[in-house]
Amino acid sequence: MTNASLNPFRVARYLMGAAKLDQLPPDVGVEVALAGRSNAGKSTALNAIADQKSLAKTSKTPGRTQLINLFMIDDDNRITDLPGYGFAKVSKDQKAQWQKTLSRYLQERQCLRALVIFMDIRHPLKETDKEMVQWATTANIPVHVVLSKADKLKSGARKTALLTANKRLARISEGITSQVFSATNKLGLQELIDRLSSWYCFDESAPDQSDDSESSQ
Ligand SMILES: Nc1nc2c(ncn2[C@@H]2O[C@H](COP(=O)(O)OP(=O)(O)O)[C@@H](O)[C@H]2O)c(=O)[nH]1
Ligand SMILES: [Mg+2]
Repeated sequence: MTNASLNPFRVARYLMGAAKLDQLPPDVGVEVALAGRSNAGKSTALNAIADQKSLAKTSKTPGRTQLINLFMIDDDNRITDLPGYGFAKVSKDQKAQWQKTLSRYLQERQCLRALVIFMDIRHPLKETDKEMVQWATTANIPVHVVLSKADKLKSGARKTALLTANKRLARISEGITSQVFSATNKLGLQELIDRLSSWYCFDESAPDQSDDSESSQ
C-alpha cells in the first residue's frame, strides 16, 4: 500500500554524524556503507536512491566532510556515508588518523553488511579505491562498485569501462559486483536500489512504528 515497498529508501532520513567510531549508534541491525573519492557522486546518488532533493548534501567543493554520516531507513536499517577520500584538504596526520578509523570501521563494525564504492566511470580504480576494496575484502565485507556519472560516456564506452573495471576488480578479489550508474539520467538506479535492498532486512509484515496496534482488524 505504501510507496516504501517499491522504494524502501524513500523514507530515509538523516540520523547523525560521527567523528569517531565510539559515537556511532549501537552495533545492531544492518548498515551498508557508501564510500568513494571526493566528488565521485556519492551524495548525489544517495539523493537519487532516496528520491529526495537534499537528503545528503551535494557539493562541488570536494573534501569537506570528515564525518561518518548516518541515515536511517527504519529502526533496523541504516546507510553509512563515509567521508570522501582523495582530495581532503587535511594534514598528513589527520589523513593517517582517518585511515585508521576507516579501516577499523570496516574490520570491527559487526552490523556492516556491505560496502558500495563509487568511482567516476571515466577514471575508476585509483590507488585509494583499490585500497578500499582491499580493506573490505580482507574484512570479508562484500563490495559493490558503482561506476558513476555514466552519462558522461556513450553507450559503447560505458560497456568497455564496465568490462575493464570488472577485469581489474577480479584481480583484486573474486565476487566483487559492479554496475554503471548515472544520477543525471537515472541509469542503473533501480539496479542499485535492488542491490541495496538485498542486503537489508526489511520486515514487510510488521509495522516499524512503536504503536501498539498489532495488525489491521
Ligand atoms: N554528469 C554527472 N554529474 C554528476 C553525477 N552525479 C554527481 N555529479 C556531479 O559531481 C559533483 C560531485 O557530486 P557529489 O554527489 O557531491 O559527490 P561526492 O563528493 O561523492 O558526494 C557534483 O557537481 C555533481 O553535480 C552524475 O550522475 N552525472
Ligand atoms: Mg558527498
